[in-house]
Amino acid sequence: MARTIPAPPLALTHDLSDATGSGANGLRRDPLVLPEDEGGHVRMVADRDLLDPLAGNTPSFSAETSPEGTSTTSGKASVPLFRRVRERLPAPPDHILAEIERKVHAGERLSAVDGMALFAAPDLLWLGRLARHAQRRISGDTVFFNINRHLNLTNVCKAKCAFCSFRRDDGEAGAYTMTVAEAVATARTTVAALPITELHIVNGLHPDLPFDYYVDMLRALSDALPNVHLKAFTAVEIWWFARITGKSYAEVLHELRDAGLGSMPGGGAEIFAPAVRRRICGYKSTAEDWLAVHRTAHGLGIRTNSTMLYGHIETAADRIDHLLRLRELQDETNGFQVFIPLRFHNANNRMSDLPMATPLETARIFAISRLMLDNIPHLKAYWIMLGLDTAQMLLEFGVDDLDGTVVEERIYHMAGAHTPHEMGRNELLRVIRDGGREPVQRDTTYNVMRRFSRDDDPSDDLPTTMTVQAGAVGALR
Ligand code: V47
Repeated sequence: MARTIPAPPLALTHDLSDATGSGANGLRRDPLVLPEDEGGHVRMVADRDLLDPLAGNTPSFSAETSPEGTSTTSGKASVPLFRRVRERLPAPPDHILAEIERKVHAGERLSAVDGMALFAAPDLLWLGRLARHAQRRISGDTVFFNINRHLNLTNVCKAKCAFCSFRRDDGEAGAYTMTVAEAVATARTTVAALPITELHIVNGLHPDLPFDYYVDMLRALSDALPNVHLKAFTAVEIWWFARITGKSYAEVLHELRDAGLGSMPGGGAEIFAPAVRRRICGYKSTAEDWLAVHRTAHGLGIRTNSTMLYGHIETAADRIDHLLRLRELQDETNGFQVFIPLRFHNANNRMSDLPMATPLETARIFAISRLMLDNIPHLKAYWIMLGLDTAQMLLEFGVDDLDGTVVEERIYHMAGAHTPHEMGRNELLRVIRDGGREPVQRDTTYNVMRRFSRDDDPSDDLPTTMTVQAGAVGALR
């Protein structure tokens, strides 16, 4: 038996009239036939229509899958569960690239075919200059950062995303769920030591916590810290709350907003292309659900962020498809404030066989994102996952936001990130200025809180001595 999954365009056609296939957004998608048992991964492909998150019939990966993510079918050599698609996109001719350059300078929108051509453009520095040009028009020499704290209320999660190193089953070693009192105490401790303006709250899909837990949590946090913006819950969590309560997205969001929700982070988007999404996070909401939640939030005046998880099994066509779906929604609502490409980290998850995206690949993805998403104002390099060196380099590839002096990050550190958990503000200023740019401290919704001119070296550096006790929930020494 065989299944068909979409494959990347086999050849980038240079005749634009020939480049419209039957796939979404005009991308050509030739079917690739995989034998049912190839690489063991087909067992992991669950037809989403057969899944009911509430019935607990999530696909099981454990029976024939080692922790390292290799198939251990008896008597056979182990085979990687996930493989990167090796794409060989032919370099586009110069006149195609010249036309793209003309469009960018004229402020004209790039097409899907343009985007595909950029993935094959041979001169990465040229691409960087184009992206910087597009970014300069939006935010000039400004580079934003904020001062925030990440808070993950629980790592217990029903979704078994193949890329996730953070999740645990309830009762498993390392599983935790914070009480409202613990979360408030943690947030208070942070605020006493650091002038954070934002709590970034992202959690697992806990099978048993009632929706009231989240409402009570937001109310308690906003009562305790009225000046701290609560950026909380990915669209997948909102989808989950709607599932467990039977409420509409609008009803869920209304209740959360009344309790203190200020805006929403961009997580859970992963890759929209259904064939990849089913394989890496088949239990999660579909792309359509993710987009519908953001559409609803925007309709209620709630600003949101957007992301894309890259550097795993997705193709260039999948990335372009993802960007264009975000662009289409933004045309409709104008509610996204920033796009954040998230580089897949490969430690301690079922996709550990995959190599991670290199800095040059990362630079290309950031630059193309800046150029394709002409209607999303900001592009964020989340330094805590990329490393500060790469994040700084990305300032030359369209980035105008370095996120912040994040305190205690778990999701990427459990997946292998080695960056420090927090960074003093003066270090961030140094990195931004070194690129000839002007650091600006922002709040969550990009209001300017403080501009730091060349000579403005604050003597009141934020503490860099705060350390996080490994494994302790929210404990700060
Ligand atoms: O949706 C999980 C990603 C996201 C891994 O809105 C991984 O400002 C790489 O939403 N390797 C959650 N990525 C984080 C998130 C976020 C982060 C930073 C800023 C903002 C914002 C939002 O983390 C998930 C998933 O895409 N993720 N595991 C991993 N192994």
